[in-house]
Amino acid sequence: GDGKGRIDFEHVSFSYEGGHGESVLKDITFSCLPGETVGIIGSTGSGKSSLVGLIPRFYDATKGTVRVDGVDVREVDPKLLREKMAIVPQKTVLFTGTVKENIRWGKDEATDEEMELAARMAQAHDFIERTPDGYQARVGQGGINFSGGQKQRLSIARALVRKPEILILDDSTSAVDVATETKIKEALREYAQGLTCLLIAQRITSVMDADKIVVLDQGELVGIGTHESLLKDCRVYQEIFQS
Ligand code: DGT
Repeated sequence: GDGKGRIDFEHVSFSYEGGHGESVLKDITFSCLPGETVGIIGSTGSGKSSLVGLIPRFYDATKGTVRVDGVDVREVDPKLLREKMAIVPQKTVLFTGTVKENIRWGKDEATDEEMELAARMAQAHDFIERTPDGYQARVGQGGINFSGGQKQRLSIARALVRKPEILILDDSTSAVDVATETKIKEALREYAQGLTCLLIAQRITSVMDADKIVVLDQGELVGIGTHESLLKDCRVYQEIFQS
């Protein structure tokens, strides 16, 4: 990589408009260095999705600053900002059309080779090839029905075909088995070097090999470090590990 894809959270607090002033994020400070994989873990409602939503400016921080490549995101046109990143939302959004159209969505100039490489990294190529029409198979509308995990892998392929500097996976492998998830992470390491990756997850296995893990609890950052260090020092992380 060329050192792009740095993210800094500096004393970031956030509350939703009309959210009765309740702070969803409280004084969050941490950095993702270019090329790092950073896991984000915490119980439901702890603020994980809200946190990553500040990076593409789905929302803006109420206090503090979010920087991408050193620049305050509030000084960047959201459209330009979002060109650097790909976000796989919690709920996959596939449309009626072919598998190929779904993967290339938002990046129509992608070649077949680029599309196939993205599908291979997302561990989607093999199951696509096994369907009778392959990449021309139709998604939805009584056509081939894909499983939840397969739809997540198609969504990840769609994100990767855009060759982002920053990849945000919001619980995007929850329906993917651990072995396949591991293969996706290995493929990212091999082919997408320099990619900064934020990985929101519910299960520890999804984040335990990340460069660092951010632990959220009721909007507060209660731990940051490697799996080993958090197991030693972070009570909330220990509790998630034991659950
Ligand atoms: P998850 O996805 O269930 O694992 O939960 P997190 O950790 O991603 O949490 P998040 O960021 O979805 O929610 C944090 C808090 O913010 C929670 O109390 C619900 C609230 N919240 C989330 N989205 C909205 C919204 O669009 N409007 C308002 N007013 N509150 C929201």
